[in-house]
Parts: sequence; C-alpha cells; structure tokens
Amino acid sequence: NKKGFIFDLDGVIVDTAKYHYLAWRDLANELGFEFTIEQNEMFKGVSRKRCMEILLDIGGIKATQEQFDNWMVEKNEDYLKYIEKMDESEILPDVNRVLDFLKKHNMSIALGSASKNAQPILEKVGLLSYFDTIVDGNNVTKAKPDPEVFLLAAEQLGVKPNNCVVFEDAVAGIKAANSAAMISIGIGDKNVLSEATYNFNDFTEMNVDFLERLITN
Ligand code: G16
Ligand code: MG
Repeated sequence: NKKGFIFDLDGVIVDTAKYHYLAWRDLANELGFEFTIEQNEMFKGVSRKRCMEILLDIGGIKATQEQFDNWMVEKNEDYLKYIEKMDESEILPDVNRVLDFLKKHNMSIALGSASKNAQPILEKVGLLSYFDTIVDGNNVTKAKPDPEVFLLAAEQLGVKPNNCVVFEDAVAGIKAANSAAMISIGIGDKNVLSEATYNFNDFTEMNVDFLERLITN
C-alpha cells in the first residue's frame, strides 16, 4: 500500500506567519489602525482574501471592490519583500530529518498549502526537490477546512486518501485532513489541535520509531 505524506507550509516547514504579520500590520497602519500579533493568530492557515476581510473588520473599514483588490496586491508585494531574504536557516527544527527519512524510504511527498507563494518559498529554503507535487492557493478553490487541497494532493501523488498522512499547525488544516479521512498530525499546541490523530510540539519530538510505524502501518 503506497503511502503519501502531505506537509502544510506556514507553521510546519517554515514560520512565514511572522512575515505575513508584518505585511498585514504595515497595511493596517497605513489605513490608520493597529493590528496586533495576537490578532494575527486568526490569519494562520486562512486564505489571503479571507485575511483581508478580517483585517477590514478589525479596522471597521468598508472598502469598494477596487480598494479591496488593490490592498490585497499591496499586502502581497510587501510580503514578497519580507520573504525575499529567506534561506535554509529558516527551516523549522528537524524538518530536514523527517523529509530525509521519508525520501530514504521512497515515500511520496506533497505540499498542501493555502499560500499562493508556496513554490518560491520552498525554492528559497532549498526544499523544493523533496516534493513530488505542490498543491497550493493557486490550485484550489475551497479553503481549509474544506479537504480539497489535501484530496487533490493525494490524487496527484496517486495515493488513496486513507493512506495519506498530513502535517498541520492550524485547526482548519486538521479539520480538512480529518474530513479527507487522512491521518492528521498536529504540529504545535496539543490543546489547540486536539482533533488531530497525533500531536507533537514540533518535529524534534517525532522519533524514528514513530516515523517507522507511520510508513509501515
Ligand atoms: C498560509 C498562511 C496564511 C496565509 C495563506 C495565504 O497558509 O498560514 O496566513 O494567509 O497561506 O498565503 P499567501 O498570501 O501567500 O497566498 P498555510 O496553508 O501554508 O499554513
Ligand atoms: Mg499552516
């Protein structure tokens, strides 16, 4: 039984949330209000469009369609400047070890992210070659918690959904994996990601025994 391993990007492979935060904060400040790091929690795993809607709600701003679209473009251009300087030092702890283990055992590996900037980020940090396929915000119409992103990744890997394992840091992502009938692995706070099949604070806690069970069961 062929197995597939699907990784979320932000919060699992790299911490791009800090750059998304800076770019959203820049925009909020320009529009005349504050945007805090606590409020940024709501933006994790959420599509760019939905983030824009939430931001305008926070600021109490009513935008025309044209303003809405322009501000989204502006936020993204600002974000691209922040991620410009990313390199392999930004890969989260033990991500390389887990990817190397899966590659060594000829497992199929996919990215399943809401971001439209996923591919350039993987290139910058030097991980692109690990991935057999990338499914991201450019390929899907329904955002997490809808399972579309992970189902498409499974299909592209040629692996049945119930033979797939998903690594996720967001509640919406865990819900998406569960409704795709995949094994969900929460990376982060166990209390927040309580719906996950398994929980780890980060990849350093995931030992070889666990990885071996994942690839054989
Ligand atoms: C990521 C981030 C979200 C971001 C989304 C869209 O999701 O967690 O904060 O809003 O991608 O990103 P972009 O504006 O680059 O298209 P994920 O699924 O990788 O955690
Ligand atoms: Mg994430």
